[in-house]
Amino acid sequence: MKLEETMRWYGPDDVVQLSDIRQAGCTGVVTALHQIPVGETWPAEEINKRKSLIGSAGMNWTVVESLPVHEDIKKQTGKFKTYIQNYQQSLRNLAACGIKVITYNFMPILDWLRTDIQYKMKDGSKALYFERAAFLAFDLFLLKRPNAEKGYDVAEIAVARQRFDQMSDAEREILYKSALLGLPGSKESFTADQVLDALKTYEGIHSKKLKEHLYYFLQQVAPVAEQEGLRLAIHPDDPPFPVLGLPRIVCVEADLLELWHAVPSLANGICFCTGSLGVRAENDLPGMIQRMGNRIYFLHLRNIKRDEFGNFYEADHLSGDVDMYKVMKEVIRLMKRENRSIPMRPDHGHQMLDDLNKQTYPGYSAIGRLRGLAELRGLEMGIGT
Ligand code: DNO
Repeated sequence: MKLEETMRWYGPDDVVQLSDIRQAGCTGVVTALHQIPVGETWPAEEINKRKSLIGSAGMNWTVVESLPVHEDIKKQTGKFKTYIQNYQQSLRNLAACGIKVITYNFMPILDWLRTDIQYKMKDGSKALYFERAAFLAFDLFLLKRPNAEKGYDVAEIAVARQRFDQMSDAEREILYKSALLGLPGSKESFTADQVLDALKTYEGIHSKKLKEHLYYFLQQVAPVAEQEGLRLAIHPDDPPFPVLGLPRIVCVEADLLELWHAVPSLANGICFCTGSLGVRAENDLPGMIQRMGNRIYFLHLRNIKRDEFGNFYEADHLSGDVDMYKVMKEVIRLMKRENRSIPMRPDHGHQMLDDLNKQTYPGYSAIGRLRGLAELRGLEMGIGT
């Protein structure tokens, strides 16, 4: 059994084209109907249109990433019941079109978050970086979130102050823009006011409550997925810790165990993202693959390099703190044990070579991902079956 190699495609407006993905050697494409507002039902007709675009480029639409969950569902406010019904209908429509794996996340307001999306590596390529002091500086002095200082200790605030004071205007601008990047697939950023307003709506929603909302949501949608032969794959929180006072509830192995316990259906699975989970040193990734492999329906293979201050940057796929060799070994064992191929995409890649002059979605330039994919493919082949 071999991994099914895929790449993410943001749709017809993506600078990286389907033909590029094909030439990278992929058989699968991971995409979403980003044009449909979050919460609305995905019509079968639109799904089929996208599917045939991919088909005519010689590949399959293997995984949906993401079928996004409306904020009302996460908060159980407003029209959340309607949004859940819409979600169920989208699942039925996707199943009718032959798509099997659906990725989503349950991160409040924001998706992934970094402080610098143009972090210069020594070789001149650019990576995505999360710097804790800069993030605090953003929260305290740029966003000016009310009561933000209550969430941090005095020493940390002093470091953030110093860091902020030393930043040039251009650096502050990069920080501001990086932290307020819009949702994946959107070219529009958040404004500070939008985020501050949205944060107010999460008052009183702590991690226990958010977990209850996630379990409720899954109790409603997992039976539909099961009936339709679909697999739901939750993406872990990125970064895997609370940000801006918002709870993050899919960060460590224990969170996942709770999730399987709350909704035992095997339709309830994970998009195993080594880059997100790897930021928490206590996550034993190869061990997690051994223990919960039967719920891994999609793999994001990415590496990160942590330091003792809580910072991390996205390293080359085969270097960094994630032991990719051991991860791959476990993945190969899992596929053999269960006699199934798992879709995988090289998650993110450095902006490098010709791509340094192109405007692509942060993390999703072609050449860096191509490098990552080629390395991972070689690793898989080298380990053998
Ligand atoms: C980042 C991605 C995430 C992921 C969503 C899944 O590059 O891995 O944005 O697609 O969180 O819902």
